[in-house]
Amino acid sequence: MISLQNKIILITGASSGIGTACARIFAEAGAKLILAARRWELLQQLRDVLKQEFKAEVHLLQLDVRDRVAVESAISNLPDAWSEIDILINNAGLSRGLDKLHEGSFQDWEEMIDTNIKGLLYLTRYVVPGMVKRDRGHIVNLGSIAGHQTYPSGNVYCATKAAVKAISEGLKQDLLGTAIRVTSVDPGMVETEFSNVRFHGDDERAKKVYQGVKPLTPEDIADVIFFCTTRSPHVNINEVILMPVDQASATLVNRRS
Ligand code: NDP
Ligand code: 8X3
Repeated sequence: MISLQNKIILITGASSGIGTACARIFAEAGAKLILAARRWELLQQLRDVLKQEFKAEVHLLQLDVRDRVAVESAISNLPDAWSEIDILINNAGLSRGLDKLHEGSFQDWEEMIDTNIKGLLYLTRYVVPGMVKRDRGHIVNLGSIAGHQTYPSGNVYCATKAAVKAISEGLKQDLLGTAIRVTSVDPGMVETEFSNVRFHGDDERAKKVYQGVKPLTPEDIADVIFFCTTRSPHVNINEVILMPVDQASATLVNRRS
């Protein structure tokens, strides 16, 4: 296992769910964290907790990953002590709506495409050249079971995660000859704010997604990401699909009640 002590790790979507869990596990391992998201207060609270619990060094970025100019400025204006990013965790993402394609909302589509595909590309485009120059680094993309299996009314969200799968594969190929690693972590059901966001704040509908099921937790995903990023430097874990024991595919879920 390689040490993450003082490694610089940029996590997008750190204000909630999987991103927050990643921040905790990497802080505990002594990494220096750049935490990015739009909700500034949540980031500040997380920074305070990480400092108190783990004495972590944390740099915050209030960032909308859909804004290419803002991403470029955030990365190019990092203070010197924070500029050599070792691990990029492209976690920011969301689903919006669960509608038949021919009835879908243009706004929902654009938000998903702009965040899950274009946002991930912008971060990658601005961070990876530094990794190439230093000949070290690791990019972890959050894909999904939805990128492997399309489910009814999942259409555009599934398409964005299929794009993430293609981007991860392409990046791995394009970085061949460097020491940089690329991993796609592709979960099934994880209980976070995900369904709440998908259903535009409808808590009751969001809760039903996990009813009678023991879903994965954000900590389960952070644990896998931690594993992938701490293997020996010659080992690249390309793709991990994980789901709850109560889930067998994107659509096949065992509900106990
Ligand atoms: P959450 O809704 O809990 O967290 C999503 C995070 O993404 C938040 O921190 C949010 O921060 C951030 N985010 C969303 N839009 C933007 C934006 N435009 N700019 C910057 N940050 C943004 O969901 P999860 O933790 O579950 O999701 C994390 C990733 O995991 C996503 O890519 C998701 O698709 C993927 N995933 C989730 C699964 C699940 O079942 N939960 C399963 C498979 C994959 P803020 O609003 O503050 O900007
Ligand atoms: C999140 C998992 O199955 O709700 O990517 O799309 S799913």
